[in-house]
Amino acid sequence: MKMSGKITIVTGATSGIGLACAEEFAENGSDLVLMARRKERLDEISINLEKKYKVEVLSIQCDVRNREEVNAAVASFEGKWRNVDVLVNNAGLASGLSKIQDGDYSDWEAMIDTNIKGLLYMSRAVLPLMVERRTGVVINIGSIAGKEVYPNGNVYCATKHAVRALSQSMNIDLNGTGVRVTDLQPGLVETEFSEVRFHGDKERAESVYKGYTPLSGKDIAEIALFAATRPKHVNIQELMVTPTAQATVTIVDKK
Ligand code: NDP
Ligand code: 8X3
Repeated sequence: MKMSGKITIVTGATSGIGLACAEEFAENGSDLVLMARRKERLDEISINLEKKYKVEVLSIQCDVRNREEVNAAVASFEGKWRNVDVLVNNAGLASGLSKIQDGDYSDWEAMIDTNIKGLLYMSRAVLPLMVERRTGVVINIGSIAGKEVYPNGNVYCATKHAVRALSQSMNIDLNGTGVRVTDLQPGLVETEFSEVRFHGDKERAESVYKGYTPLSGKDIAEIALFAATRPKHVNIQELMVTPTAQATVTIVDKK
């Protein structure tokens, strides 16, 4: 039980990578604070994980784009829940895939507000608790799109480049505090990501993962757990992981 007695916050825990992280950390004995917007799903997941792994789970409906909601959520932590050991900044999305000259303003704002500002709001609220205890691990779910750009990926790629820059900045600003920050950068992972990107077009979303074996949420969660359980003197600052079939963001060996 690598995480026994620890407390892990996971944002975006109702699906995909976040859900897999919640399960992986619970399986390893961590109590959890789970956040997302879909309350029913979140509550059901929380109850199931509590029963299955005998851990305590706080289920908090929270839109990370809303600074007041984020601050109220973290301010509501009492007693042991203030001793946050791990923050998985996972909530995020791609919305649309179009040329910048045809871009949709609401798609852009959703991505910038969630992937950049949401991550910042969560970090700003939680980091003081970690700094006070001189311990903590923040795992920012970045992307291979934070290292490369691809056609029509413009704003999404820019948000993940921002996550990379912010992760580096956090390691600089937190130097000497004992708090560590990892930018975990997945390539193609089969989740609800593409369905969200294509605004509910399931057929188009499924085609993204056809003809090769994509990563699963669990593949990423196992690496997040690995990063979170290194000895205190070890900080995995950045880690990119792709399916074996994916060489770069655009070169994928599809049969
Ligand atoms: P999913 O769509 O499966 O999951 C996204 C999660 O984020 C959901 O739980 C969703 O919950 C939550 N979320 C979205 N917006 C908000 C918000 N405003 N406030 C709180 N929660 C929110 O996608 P993934 O699991 O794939 O995505 C997780 C992260 O991984 C994202 O940051 C994504 O950019 C990144 N990533 C994904 C890759 C992939 O190929 N799938 C590759 C590289 C990185 P709810 O709707 O209930 O709020
Ligand atoms: C998600 C992976 O390649 O669609 O970050 O940008 S990709």
